[in-house]
Amino acid sequence: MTGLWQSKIPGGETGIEVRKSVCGICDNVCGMDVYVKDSKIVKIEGSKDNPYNAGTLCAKGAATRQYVYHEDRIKTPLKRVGPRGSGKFTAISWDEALDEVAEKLKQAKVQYGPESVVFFVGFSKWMRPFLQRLAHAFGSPNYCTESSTCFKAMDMAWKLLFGYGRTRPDIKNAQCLLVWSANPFHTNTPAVRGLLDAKEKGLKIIAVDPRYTPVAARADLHLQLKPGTDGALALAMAHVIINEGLYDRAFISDHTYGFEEFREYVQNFSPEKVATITAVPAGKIVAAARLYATTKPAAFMPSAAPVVHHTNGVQNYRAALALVALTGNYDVYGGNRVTPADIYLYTYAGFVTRKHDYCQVKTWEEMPPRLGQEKFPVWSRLVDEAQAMHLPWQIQTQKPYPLKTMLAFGINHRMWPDSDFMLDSLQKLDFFVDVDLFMTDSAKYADIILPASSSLERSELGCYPDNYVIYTQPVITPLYDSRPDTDIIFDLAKRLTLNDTLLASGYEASLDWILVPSGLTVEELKKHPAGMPVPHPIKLGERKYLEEGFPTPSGKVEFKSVLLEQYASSHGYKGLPVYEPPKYSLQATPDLAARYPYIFNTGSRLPMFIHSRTFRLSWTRSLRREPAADLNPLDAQQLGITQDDRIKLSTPQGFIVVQANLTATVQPGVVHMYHAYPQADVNTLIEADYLDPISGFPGFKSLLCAVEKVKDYYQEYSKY
Ligand SMILES: Nc1nc2c(c(=O)[nH]1)N[C@H]1C(S)=C(S)[C@@H](COP(=O)(O)OP(=O)(O)OC[C@H]3O[C@@H](n4cnc5c(=O)[nH]c(N)nc54)[C@H](O)[C@@H]3O)O[C@H]1N2
Ligand SMILES: Nc1nc2c(c(=O)[nH]1)N[C@H]1C(S)=C(S)[C@@H](COP(=O)(O)OP(=O)(O)OC[C@H]3O[C@@H](n4cnc5c(=O)[nH]c(N)nc54)[C@H](O)[C@@H]3O)O[C@H]1N2
Ligand code: SF4
Ligand SMILES: [Mo]
Repeated sequence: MTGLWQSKIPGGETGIEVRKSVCGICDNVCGMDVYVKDSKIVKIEGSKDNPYNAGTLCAKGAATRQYVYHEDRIKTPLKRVGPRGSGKFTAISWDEALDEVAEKLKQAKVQYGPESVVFFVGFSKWMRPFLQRLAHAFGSPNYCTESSTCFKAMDMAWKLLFGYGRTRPDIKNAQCLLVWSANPFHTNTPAVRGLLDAKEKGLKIIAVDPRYTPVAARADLHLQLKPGTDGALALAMAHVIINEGLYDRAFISDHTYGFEEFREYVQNFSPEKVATITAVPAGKIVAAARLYATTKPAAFMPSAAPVVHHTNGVQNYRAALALVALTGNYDVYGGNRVTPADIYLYTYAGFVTRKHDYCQVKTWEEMPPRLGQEKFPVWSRLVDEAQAMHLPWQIQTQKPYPLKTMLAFGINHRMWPDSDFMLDSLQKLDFFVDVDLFMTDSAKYADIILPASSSLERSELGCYPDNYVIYTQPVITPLYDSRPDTDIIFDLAKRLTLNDTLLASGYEASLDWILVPSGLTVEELKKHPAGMPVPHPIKLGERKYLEEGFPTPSGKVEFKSVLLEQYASSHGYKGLPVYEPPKYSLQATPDLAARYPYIFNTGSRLPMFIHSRTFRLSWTRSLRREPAADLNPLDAQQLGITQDDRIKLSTPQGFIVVQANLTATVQPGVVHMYHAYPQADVNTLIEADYLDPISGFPGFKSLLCAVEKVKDYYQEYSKY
């Protein structure tokens, strides 16, 4: 018995039962086998039933037990009694809390209009459709999310060229893969197997990354560019492809717009010249262009964030995507395949839904303009959300109209550039509610805090590539007095008396409504606790554009964007994917670069951390105990810095003190630092308006900084 128990063997003798759920630490929602005894989790494993993660978990998911049972979990609804930020709260009942929230929202609507209420979601995705519907049913256009810094700008770049959003790289059928910045070995472990299998079968890989990553280690060519110079590199590759006649003539003449001007523009970007901008040798640029253009079919693997985390981000990604257009690798087997638009939670799993109709109760024209709409008009044309990067600005200026109230699900002010400015803005709100699992530094500024349940304590729909789907059941009862986010949303909807029959019908009825086109029902899904293959998945074909064209203004693939040109005089947008250096760079601001000589790249992912979520877990934290910046050993040597020394990283905005981690995976001249650490928040070093003028995305990955060794840490920085 002891042996069975020690080995956590399920069965009658130990009383341990294995239940099926999903990991909620990131969007991959990996399937989990949860070993439960007396409603307590005793062990967690990756579920072998789930074909996506196939029995595996990453370092973060493996620490789920620590995550779920962490002492920082919020235990009951709380009402603030001390000054904002003091952390002084008193426990209240759910009824009291929800009554007060509903009352305050109604008051704000009467006093300032429904648009004065902001509905926000952080990195979590699972409750989004329901909150978006609540916002629109309430009458507010101001539903916004963390995606205002995440994949939406990449999606915009795809839409500006092709009309459709991001596509699926068909790695299985590809001969060549151009990985433009993604690092799935650290960020998306379930996707790695497919990549390795394809590599074994002879897939050629080109990696475009400033660091030497596990992808770069497996690549035939690694283009190790300076951060933020992607546009120049792509235009040089286009130069080679066009001038050597390697482009797809038929595709270009039949289906594209603006090619002649693009051809002319890329003449400014010879590989030799671009070598001086990007630090990638000209020979490698030529070799990569030839390999990508002549190996058919070739797929392009984009990433959510790093290429668009620059002040020139959208234009840079447009230049890179122009390579897909030039080579005709669009919507073909082995290239980049178009997936249907109306999918559930951003993952194409072989079925379509009515999610969009569910979320968008009113048209944009029926509502006041969205937050950020004047400043980022193309965002508002292409993205069905408000641009959250503009939040602090509109709260502070109250223009064009006041924002007074916020209902947030997991807000982390350290997501914004100049996070202190964001925190100050939160304090200016009349009323601020935060729903979270943990007592965070942002939640401390809320008027009401509501405790959310983790993925293991709730029911949610998970979708997976390769046509698999799951609807989970709670494997333990919600801890403390926590509740699933959706319970909170639907309870609030009732109290707000919105005259919305779907919101009144509840979570599962709403899901059923959304799922109608798929043929799936909650009842059927519940019969398959470990998930199920999607029955009759849609078969993706190729070259849909032959019948349907491209949903761009010109109906063609746009090397020159008609939409961007509409804002040429008002916003200075250019139709061609022009290259301009990052706003702060040696090229654009040489004086600043003389004082801050290192390129500063923030937020390249570490395998064990994910934003603010896993710093507090001792298992993951033990893999890197202190906030640390990655420095090349050559730079370190020049600065007299050795491993684990304390260093001061400064920008004109401020400084942080962190440890030095010496690694040749980063290039000389570039410093990498992870984001969201409470005690060393890089975002305090970034100006609030350091943004891409097209997408509103922060330039997180091309800043300038100075580095110096801290001589006597305890004397100089004992307050840290
Ligand atoms: N472990 C872990 N996994 C995560 C996350 C996490 O925080 N931790 N976050 C999730 C989220 S929200 C996101 S958006 C994704 C991001 O997923 P990925 O894009 O795969 O990860 P990143 O590390 O952000 O960036 C990928 C690579 O881009 C490179 N890079 C940095 N700057 C530039 C540049 O200017 N140009 C080019 N070409 N490359 C550049 C970095 O060196 C890095 O190796 O990961 C998700 N998965
Ligand atoms: N400098 C720099 N800044 C960056 C980036 C960068 O690369 N560099 N990356 C940007 C990107 S791509 C992203 S995606 C964002 C990250 O976006 P953030 O929103 O900052 O991400 P998290 O800190 O993971 O999550 C926010 C909160 O959600 C809470 N939470 C977790 N699960 C749940 C749940 O089920 N329900 C509720 N209600 N709350 C929950 C967490 O406890 C946390 O407090 O950061 C952006 N900021
Ligand atoms: S990749 Fe890791 S953190 Fe993300 S869902 Fe899977 S196990 Fe969880
Ligand atoms: Mo992200």
